[in-house]
Amino acid sequence: MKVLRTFAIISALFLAVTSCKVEKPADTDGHDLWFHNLEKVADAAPAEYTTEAIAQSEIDQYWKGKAAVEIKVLDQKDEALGRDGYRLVFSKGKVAVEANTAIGTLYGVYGLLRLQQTDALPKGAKTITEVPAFEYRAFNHWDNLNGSVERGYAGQSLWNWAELPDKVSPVYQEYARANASVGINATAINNVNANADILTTDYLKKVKVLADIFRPYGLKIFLSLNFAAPKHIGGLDTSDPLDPRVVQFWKDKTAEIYSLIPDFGGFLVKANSEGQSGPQDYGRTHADGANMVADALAPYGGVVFWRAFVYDAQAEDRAMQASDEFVPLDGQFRDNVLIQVKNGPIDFQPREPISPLFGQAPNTNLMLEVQITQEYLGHSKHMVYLHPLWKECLDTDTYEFGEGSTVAAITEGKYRNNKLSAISGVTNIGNDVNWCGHQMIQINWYAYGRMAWNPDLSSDQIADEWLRQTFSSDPKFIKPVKDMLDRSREVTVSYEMPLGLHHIMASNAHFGPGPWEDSYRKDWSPLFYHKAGPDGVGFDRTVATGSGATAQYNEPLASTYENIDTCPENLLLWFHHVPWDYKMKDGKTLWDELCYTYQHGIEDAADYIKIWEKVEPYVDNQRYQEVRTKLIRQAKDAMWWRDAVILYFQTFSNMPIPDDCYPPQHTLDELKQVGVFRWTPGMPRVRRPEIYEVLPEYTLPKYPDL
Ligand code: GCW
Repeated sequence: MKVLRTFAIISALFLAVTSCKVEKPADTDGHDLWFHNLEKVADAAPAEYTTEAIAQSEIDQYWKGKAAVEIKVLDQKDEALGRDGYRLVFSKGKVAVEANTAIGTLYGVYGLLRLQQTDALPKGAKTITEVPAFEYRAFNHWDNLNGSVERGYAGQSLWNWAELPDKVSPVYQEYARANASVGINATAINNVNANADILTTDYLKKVKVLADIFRPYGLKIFLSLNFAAPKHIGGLDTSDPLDPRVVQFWKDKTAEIYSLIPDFGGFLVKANSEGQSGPQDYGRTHADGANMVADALAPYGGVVFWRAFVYDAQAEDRAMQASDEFVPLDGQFRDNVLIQVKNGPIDFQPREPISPLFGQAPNTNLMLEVQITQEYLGHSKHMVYLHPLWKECLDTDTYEFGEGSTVAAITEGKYRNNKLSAISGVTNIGNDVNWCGHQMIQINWYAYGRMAWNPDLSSDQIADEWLRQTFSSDPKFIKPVKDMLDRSREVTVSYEMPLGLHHIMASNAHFGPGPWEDSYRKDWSPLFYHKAGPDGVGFDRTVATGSGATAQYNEPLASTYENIDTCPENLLLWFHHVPWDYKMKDGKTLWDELCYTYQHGIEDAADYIKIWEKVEPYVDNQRYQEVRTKLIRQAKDAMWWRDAVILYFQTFSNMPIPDDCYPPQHTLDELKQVGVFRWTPGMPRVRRPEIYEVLPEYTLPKYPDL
């Protein structure tokens, strides 16, 4: 009897223990993005390919609630909701999704499903109103017509130009749906280093097919234009924006585009930058060029995103050039032109101050451009959650209109009469089965859309939403992984370019360190940016002794940056040339601070592996293994960065690496050889296949077996 009872207790215990164990999720390749945990409750394909039918079918297929969902385009328009906003009205037994337009209701439907998926549905009666901050929430694809993607690390372009217009990949619709689900409503589908052929009739017919697929999802097509198109494809001998034949060429081309794509968004333009043609080729200004294109678009409601990313090798300080060129043009651009400004004054570095231009052109429609693809932050090999980087920029105060005139407020148009507003992000998407090349950096696509809709959302909230929809809602998973994501941008700054260091990566590939590199162009040379020597390191941008870039900021930013004592330490070497033995706020010398910051960066990167291993039960095996492999690589790359930068700087500082930091595993000479093996994205691999990715070997002190 006793034996039997003991047996019963033991088996009950056994059952209790095994049922507590989480069930391992089924393998997935990650193609279903943040829809992963959305369970189908019914099969209900849309009756027709319209926004209304899609909205209804998303609810029919995925709404699990007992309350009936009613989707309603308001007869009586509500001005507060604008074109894209929506209201979710929760009452007893019913949820109404209301908007002024069909697309507004589709956003509402995705908003409702997001609340369902993130366990955030209100318990009782409640009205939730959502209105996007920016009118255009745009993607920029740097996709070439030959299928390669400039600075793309997730395979080839999504657009199969050879097969279009006849053959249509199902991926195009999946892409549009994913964008709509986070509110992205505009996409420039070709590289800003533009091939004029995209504007030929043959290509436009292909583009039209994409536009037709994107339309019900509210996604407008933009094209990057080559400013020399009148010469390349128009049979003209000039592309001078003031030449009447050129003006006519753009009018005709624009008319042709709208005849095929009536809701065409407009043009994205990179002009007189990095070898691209532009109005300055003809002695004209950016305003002359932008306005000419804008005039062609205006009758159809199209807009121009004209980029401010300009610099030339002659200037003393590249960081000042966008402002130098564009501030004098303030007030000269047409109403349907937006000047697209990168977040920082140089180029998407792991940390930059804001571009001063945001605070200097009160009479210009300014928009922010961020980079979602990780050109300088480890490509799709490193897990870096970028929202904190973007948010840092949006939240920075320009002080242009007094306190509170943040980059977000400026670009949202709060201080302009013209309510046109936009934001853009250079995508990290390719034809890789998981879209982004790394499961975890899909979060950057998601976060970009959420931020473009609502710049006030915190990084933490967005990460939380994404993890619940994409992986698991279990707090034992969410907490550690979210912490890791939230810290990841800072960790990458620490192991790549801390304390305001910038542009010290290996040239061409922009992957891995290259602080010793010189270039035939000084403004592409790491030596130019860190200026390390026996006297110290850093770029002096003060008015007192340097380039004077601090003066491009409004007060009190200008003096804060100018004065070494008030300059934030995370931007110290951006604005100041600092002696190696300079005392930092924590009492350490600059040299020691550098060594310890890198050390923390590499330890944190290695810790990711441990954190990930702990959450293994909550992740399907396929994604678990893929991410783990990448995290190991990332930790090793972090060590490579540290060794290269510190050993190189040590040749000037002549100071020892503190004993409690890991010793380097390679000599400087060895690491300089690694540079030989770099390759440039977009460079056909066949040309030099033998050099494709040969990186230094590393042993992780905490994980010697990996
Ligand atoms: O970041 C740099 C890149 C170029 C890019 C350029 C730009 C599309 O290295 O590859 O070209 O910026 O933003 O135009």
